[in-house]
Amino acid sequence: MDLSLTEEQQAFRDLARDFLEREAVPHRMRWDHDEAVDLAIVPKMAALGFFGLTIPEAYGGVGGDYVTYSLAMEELGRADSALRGIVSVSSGLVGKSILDHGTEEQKQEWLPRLASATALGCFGLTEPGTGSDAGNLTSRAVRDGSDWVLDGQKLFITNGTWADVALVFARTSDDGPRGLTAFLVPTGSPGFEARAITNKLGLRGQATAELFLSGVRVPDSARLGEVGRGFKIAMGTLDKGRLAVASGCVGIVQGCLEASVAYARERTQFGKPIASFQLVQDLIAGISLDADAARLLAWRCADLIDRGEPFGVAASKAKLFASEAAVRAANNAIQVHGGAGYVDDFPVAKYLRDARVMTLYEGTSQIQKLIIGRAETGISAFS
Ligand code: TGC
Ligand code: FAD
Repeated sequence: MDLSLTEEQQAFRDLARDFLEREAVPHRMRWDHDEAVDLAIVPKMAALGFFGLTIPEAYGGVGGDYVTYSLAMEELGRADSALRGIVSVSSGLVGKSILDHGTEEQKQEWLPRLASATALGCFGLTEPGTGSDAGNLTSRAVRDGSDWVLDGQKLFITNGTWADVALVFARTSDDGPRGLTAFLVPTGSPGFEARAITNKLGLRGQATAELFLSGVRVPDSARLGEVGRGFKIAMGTLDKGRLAVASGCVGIVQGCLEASVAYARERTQFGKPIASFQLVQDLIAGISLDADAARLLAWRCADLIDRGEPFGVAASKAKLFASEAAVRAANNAIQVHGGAGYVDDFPVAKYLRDARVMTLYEGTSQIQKLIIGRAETGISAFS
């Protein structure tokens, strides 16, 4: 693995940081308090290429490599994880699924819109009764002539109330994970309803929703991939999604490091900057180490994707380590800040609240451990 970044990769990272420092960092606390990102930032992010990174130029994207994608997700996580989720769900989970499994018509219909963020997507896998055990979900799609009719409920869906298209996984036969099929459902379809979930611990600027599908009718041309292949589509897409979460977490750890160093150099106690105390340096050294280790795991995974190598277990390792590191780093960053870290005058309390979900979504830490354990032992804990 070559650890040096190309000039293009560095240039995109610098451009992204500069943009987010101007357009996101000054507003993130207000968005958090208002429980809504100002969506006026979305077209500006699209103009810079954030939404097109995973989409080829032929479909309106910028067709970047996955190391660049990882850098972009890191910068978004450092600035505001709510923004990272908007991009990585819409163009990553949804756009990438369409790119990898869609018909030419589906690609032409949705990818240019997702790449330009003139449409947003959401990814509907989790249900009230099935989170980790996604292969057992119960939403149904029944064939009716040349259409499908969908009924069911989805829970905790990022972008749910903002999305124009929902990638919905529904049961088309009673064959466990092999009985699921994926559908691209326009959210304006009759019978489709999204209800906002509010008062979250973190990611408060990001829309999270419950989806209700009641007799939603879509043509067979809205089916993504083959009948019965929905679970494989979801799992393959989530492997790349886990890289995005891991990279966003690297950004949280990096943000915690920068905030802690700045505060520790400035704040004096006992007549000295608190940065001169060895126990404070211990906290900062731990955050610094976590930033490096998490970043290397994320880059290793991105590099495997770029080289066309298997990367699923590397994605689980990066996601597991980086998400746990983000919680640890944010917690220690608050410790460095003392009482000041407990209020929103500094970014560290928000980092902790935002970090907390990272060990839960896109597969909990326990699920990542079991995926890694299965790869090491050859024995599945799930069957
Ligand atoms: P298993 O029963 O063994 O396999 C069923 C079929 O699926 C295939 N498969 C894969 N295919 C491609 N890529 C992968 N990574 C695959 N993993 C499994 C498998 O080959 C088999 O195919 P076939 O041909 O034999 O029929 O299923 P499993 O044991 O692998 O799955 C169990 C488990 C627990 C790993 C899986 O259910 C899982 O990952 N659960 C976690 C669910 C999850 O991650 N949900 C995330 C929802 S999205 C979200 O949280 C977005 S957050 C927003 C944001 O990121 O900002
Ligand atoms: P459960 O699966 O009920 O797990 C509860 C606990 O049991 C966890 O600690 C888990 O690790 C443990 N556990 C479960 N099974 C095992 C096992 N076999 N061995 C050991 N421990 C186990 N989903 C989407 O589809 N799309 C989205 O866009 C999306 N966005 C989200 C946004 C937010 C803010 C949140 C909070 C969630 C989002 N999710 C989304 C859902 C998320 O993916 C699930 O919450 C997650 O997969 C866990 O499922 P669960 O909440 O049902 O927990």
